[in-house]
Amino acid sequence: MAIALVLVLIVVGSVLFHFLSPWWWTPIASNWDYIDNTIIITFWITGVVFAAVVLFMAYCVFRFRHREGNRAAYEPESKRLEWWLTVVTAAGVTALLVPGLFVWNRFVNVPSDATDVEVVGQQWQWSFRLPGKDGKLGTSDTRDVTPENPLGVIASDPNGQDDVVVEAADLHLPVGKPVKMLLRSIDVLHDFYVPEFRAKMDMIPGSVTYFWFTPTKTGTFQVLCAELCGQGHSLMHGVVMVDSQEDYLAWLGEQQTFAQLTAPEQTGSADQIPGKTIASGQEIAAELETVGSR
Ligand SMILES: [Cu+2]
Repeated sequence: MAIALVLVLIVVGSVLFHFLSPWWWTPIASNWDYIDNTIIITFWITGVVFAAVVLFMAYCVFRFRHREGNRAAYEPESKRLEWWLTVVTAAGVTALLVPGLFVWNRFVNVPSDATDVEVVGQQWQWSFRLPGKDGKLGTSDTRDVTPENPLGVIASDPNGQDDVVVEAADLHLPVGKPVKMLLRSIDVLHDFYVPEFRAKMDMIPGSVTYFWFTPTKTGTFQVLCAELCGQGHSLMHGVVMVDSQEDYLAWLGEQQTFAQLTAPEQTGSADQIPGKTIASGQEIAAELETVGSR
């Protein structure tokens, strides 16, 4: 009797805790409400099954408790019961899996107008790289990493010269524009995670992983590393600021390009440089403003 009561209390307590708990997700700031919905469906299915199984157990403990003279009936097989259990379990597992497949389909299909943004994880800091006027990121190699070239951009690749390099500082993104985050690590496993964006992905040395999202709210969001990556893992914080288009361009105008970083004696805008080999962040921002993209 006491055990049946404890089982019922476990169910009531769990349900109350779920609905009354002050802990819930931080408000979403991206397009990935599909992920939230899928988790809510999972909560409902697993919650209902949990309550049903534990309450059934409580019922059995009470109903078939020991009484003098009672004997258990031996019934090793029940076709009807097995049929029902198979159907209900299959329906439950299907309902758990199908929403996830829809979300994954969206997750891996990046919109064609998404802008590439590279994130580089390193013990224990975040750096970023944005494509320059050409809209293309230059190739990179971890072996090319030096103090002047912290992200290992391959200097001979012309696509990389105008890339905007943001080393261990805040990343800014324009609100309402889809971005494809290209994830690279130059040492160990990391995982780029901004809770408000929901989407996240592991970063694996030697390969480029990715995910995409559209920031839907302006604001300042904290970046966490979601992969245990060494002693400083818990301190591996960064900041993503989602700006209006004007604020974003103003920030972009202050950034340095790869060419400027590696040729410090040639600072200034391309107009002052023979051959115009160096584009500044300012020029890239001006170009974007005229194109009206990103
Ligand atoms: Cu990390």
